[in-house]
Amino acid sequence: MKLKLAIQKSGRLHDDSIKLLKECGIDINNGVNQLKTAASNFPLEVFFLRDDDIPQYVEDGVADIGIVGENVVMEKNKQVQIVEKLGFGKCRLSVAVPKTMDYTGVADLDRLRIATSYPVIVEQFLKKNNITAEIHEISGSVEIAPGIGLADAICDLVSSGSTLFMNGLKEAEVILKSEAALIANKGLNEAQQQLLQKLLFRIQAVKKAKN
Ligand code: PRT
Ligand code: ZN
Repeated sequence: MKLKLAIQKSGRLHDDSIKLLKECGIDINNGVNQLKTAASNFPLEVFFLRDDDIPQYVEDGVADIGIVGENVVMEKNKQVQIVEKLGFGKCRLSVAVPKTMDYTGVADLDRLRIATSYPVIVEQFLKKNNITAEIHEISGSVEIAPGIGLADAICDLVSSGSTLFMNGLKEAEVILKSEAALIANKGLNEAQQQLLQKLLFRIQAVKKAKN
């Protein structure tokens, strides 16, 4: 029996996910364009997927566990368990407004058009704050939306803040702080749980060694 792990195929979390496995003493050969591979020295099979698909695969049990940003876990709203935060892929999901706007607080977002790739999280945030705003879901290049007249504000991931700056925007509200997390299917059997514990033990040792 092998534990099935889903990680990002390419993108910001890919390299650090592979690196973490390596630091855990798990050898996998990840050739380019490979969709799955097996570890040579641990009962682990690794699937390479788009990050957006990982929560669904883990909920369905196609993968037993996965590595994905907490932001994606929240947005997809799937029935998965967050097992451990992994300390990489750190960012925040923030609302940003044009830097010329005189922003004083959430109430200023009322009636605005907000462009985002995170409609579910933004909707929850607006509801919680009693704000009525129009959410425009777009899948990429969210930061240019205000500049081309598509929206008044945006909600997107921020790390250094330079993308906001370059697009004449400023951070107004931090909705969520996020990092990569290990997630697991909620119905793992005894054998799968034991393998997960073994992996988790190694991950925690790696994290400890870094502190
Ligand atoms: O192809 P696939 O769907 O798998 O990848 P993707 O394009 O959806 O995601 P990817 O690889 O861009 O990001 C994967 C995950 O990395 C995200 O879900 C976050 O959990 C995490 N992460 C950490 C980030 C950032 N930091 C980040 N800065 N994801 C995206 N960004 C983008 C942000 O969207 C914005 O456009 O970087 C820009 C802002 O960066 P700064 O430094 O200018 O503020
Ligand atoms: Zn994605």
